[in-house]
Amino acid sequence: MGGRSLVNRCAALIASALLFALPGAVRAEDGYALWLRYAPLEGEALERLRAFDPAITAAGEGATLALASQELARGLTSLTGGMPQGGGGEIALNCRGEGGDGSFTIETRGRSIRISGPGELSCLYGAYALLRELSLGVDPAAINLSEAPGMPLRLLNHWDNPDGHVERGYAGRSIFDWWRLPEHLDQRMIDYARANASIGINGSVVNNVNASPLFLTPRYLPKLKRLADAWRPYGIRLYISARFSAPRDVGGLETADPLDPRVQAWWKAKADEIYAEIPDFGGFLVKANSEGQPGPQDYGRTHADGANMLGRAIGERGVVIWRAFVYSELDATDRAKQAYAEFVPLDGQFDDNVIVQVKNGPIDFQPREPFHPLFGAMPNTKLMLEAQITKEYLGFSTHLSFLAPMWEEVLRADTGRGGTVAEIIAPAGMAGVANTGSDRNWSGSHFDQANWYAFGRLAWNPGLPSEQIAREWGAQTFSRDERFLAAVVPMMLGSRQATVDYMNPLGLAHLFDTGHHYGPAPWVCDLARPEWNPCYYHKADAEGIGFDRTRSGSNALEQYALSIAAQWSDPRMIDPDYLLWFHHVPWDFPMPSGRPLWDELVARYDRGVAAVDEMARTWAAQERFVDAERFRDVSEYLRIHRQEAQWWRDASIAYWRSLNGLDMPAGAAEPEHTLEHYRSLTFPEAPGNG
Ligand code: BDP
Repeated sequence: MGGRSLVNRCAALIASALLFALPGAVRAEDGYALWLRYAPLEGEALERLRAFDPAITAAGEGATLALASQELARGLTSLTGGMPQGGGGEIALNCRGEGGDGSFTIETRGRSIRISGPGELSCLYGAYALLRELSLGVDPAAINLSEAPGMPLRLLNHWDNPDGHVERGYAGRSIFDWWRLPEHLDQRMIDYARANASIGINGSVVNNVNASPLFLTPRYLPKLKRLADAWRPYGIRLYISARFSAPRDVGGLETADPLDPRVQAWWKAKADEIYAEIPDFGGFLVKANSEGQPGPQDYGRTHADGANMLGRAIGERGVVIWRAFVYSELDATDRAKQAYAEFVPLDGQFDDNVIVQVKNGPIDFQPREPFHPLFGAMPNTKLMLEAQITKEYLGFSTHLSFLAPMWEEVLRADTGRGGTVAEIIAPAGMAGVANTGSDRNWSGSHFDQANWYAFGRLAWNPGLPSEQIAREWGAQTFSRDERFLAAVVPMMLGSRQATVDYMNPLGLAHLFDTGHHYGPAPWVCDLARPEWNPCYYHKADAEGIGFDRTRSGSNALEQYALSIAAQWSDPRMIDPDYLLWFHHVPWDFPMPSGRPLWDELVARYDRGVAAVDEMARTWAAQERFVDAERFRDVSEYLRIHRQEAQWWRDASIAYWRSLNGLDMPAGAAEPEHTLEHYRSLTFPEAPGNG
């Protein structure tokens, strides 16, 4: 079968895409289409693409290649308002074979564009890249790209439970319909795969790290298989979170000891059973001996014993991803130091197909943390970076906070030990805790789609500047009008710092309310485990504030390379963004701005709130560039955002003043309510609870 017939096979799909592009047809603008809207081009860009009018030809007939053709036909139809007729231009897909890493080349000569690469996935990725460029209005005659992935594993981690609840999910219920699977495959599962493939995401861990053993039972295998089959043509491999005690929970054994031969045999048989149905199964993600989850230490074994046992069951077919997010209430050591202390001694003991997955910072996805000291400290272990796309600690889905600058900060951080974080993780990959849910717009808010997008783009190319990502996303998702982008891109770029400022400025961390983590509660000091209390993190009293992690305190600084620790060891020299993370200082500590610490702190809170005001003003001026429904959604969310930013500022300041007894700095407004008021607020229905 030649390339032409492949195009013919796409006819039905093209026709349906055309329907969307007809003038006057109602275009769904509820956000469901994500960044794949392919809104019709206008003016010169439209004329150019119409004149180009390519025939799409493909050498080969694999499922992935067919998708690449379909996506091109669909995208071009939507961009130009008409099906390409093959009026002289050509897009030739030249990729053969399965596998390959998806690297692609797009070469343009005259009216001919050639997409090539080592396997069919290259043509699919190339097709999406080409469509992205065309969507941005780039001249087809000027598109020449050559790209390769920056790391092999680019995964989403879903913290979704079998009953549909999403831990730390702020976009509704789970997108995975385990109840109706395997018989029914929801269209969302295909649209999900498309969205991921379009940004280079190549794997999905479909269940919560606080894992139900159900996923390892025979009943779930056909469900998992149906998903894996649907995603395969998009280059997406399915993984599951494995509960370490499964041999006991669902396997009929009385132990899960990794050194017990019966346990080893159980996992091997389980892996074989999975691979018989899902030959490209990605592997297991494991949260062990962390926050009450079972693990090898329950039997006096190490993380390496546990991980390697699972790794041997999987063999060369996949990987075991073992999380380094561990801390213990029985250990009085600074929580920020515990993962390093547990894992560094195991360096070199993990098998080749085991990867250790490390959160970006040493505590837990806070608005700002220094990079995790494990990066660079385990040269003989594959390390993967775990980022959180869902905004557990950055305002759920109602705060507009674009996270690319945060991830850029960690990826570019020099570990002082053999490279930047991006370089350290390059042999392994990056995982993002997903923000998808059943909400029509997938992510709970339109702007949170940008964080899913940014995660994928950065995992593909960790060198991409946040600005470029914001521009690409904004142009594809909302409007390619320069006036819109000139306003909205800077707004996005400043939004994460704004969140830091009104929530946890100057290196403060973990001041969130208990359990659901919604809103401020720096006063909480009575929870069972010490490190669950905000007061553990801020250590504020009448004299000062901050966690001393220098030699006079926990000395967490010693876990960093000397060259890095040197930048952070002196409170007068440290970047103020990290000051209270590493230092306990008096309230009148002189800041580089010339202000005493207290005044600086209040100024930062005010700066954060003012930034949200500014964001609302910026957005209000965009009405003419955005459809009514999404314009209103964002406007209303910004009102919630503004109220909550004020709440964070006022509640925090009221509490600090109850300790330090200081007046408000000159010109700063009093908190709106009393401390008692803020302390009395409760939110039993807050979403996403653990
Ligand atoms: C914390 C979340 C909790 C997760 C945990 C983890 O609050 O729900 O289970 O991280 O990463 O941020 O395992």
